[in-house]
Amino acid sequence: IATFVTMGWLIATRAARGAHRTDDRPQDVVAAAIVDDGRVLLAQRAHPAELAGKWELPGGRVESGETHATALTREIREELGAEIEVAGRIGAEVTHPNGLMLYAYRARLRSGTPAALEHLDMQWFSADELRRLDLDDVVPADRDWIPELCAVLDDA
Ligand code: DCP
Repeated sequence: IATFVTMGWLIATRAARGAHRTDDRPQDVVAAAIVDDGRVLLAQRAHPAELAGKWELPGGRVESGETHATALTREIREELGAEIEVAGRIGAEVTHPNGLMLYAYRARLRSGTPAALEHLDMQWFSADELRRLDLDDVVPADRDWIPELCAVLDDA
């Protein structure tokens, strides 16, 4: 009986591991502050319902085996159809209430013209336009990045 119980436990824990992540580290999400001609590109989320219509720095989850830069390059290719070159971090990392860790990076366009392939809309914002943006219209996790984004654009 002990053998069957042990086997059952092993199968159950493996199934649970398959369904979830295999380590306890928070999953990283990376977001791009693509700056061009003194403006930064924000995209309007399409999902989930509580974030739909809110502006964010485009990006997504880092998958296993990816660096932050390769994940961000892939996400921007998927979401905006453009190639970027990822530069240094911007702002502090943000701990999402659901345990995700979010990191923002500066980026430049290498090729292609960004288009809202997975977002409701996208728009280039100047520093003044960012300062006038209602924070209620920004994804909560990204709000803390706005002042530093304005500073980057002021210097651009
Ligand atoms: N997120 C955020 N701010 C950003 C980018 C993402 O708060 N600038 C949050 C929203 C989600 C989580 O990170 O809770 C994952 O973001 P995405 O849905 O954009 O990422 P993926 O496309 O990788 O995930 P999914 O497969 O869930 O769509």
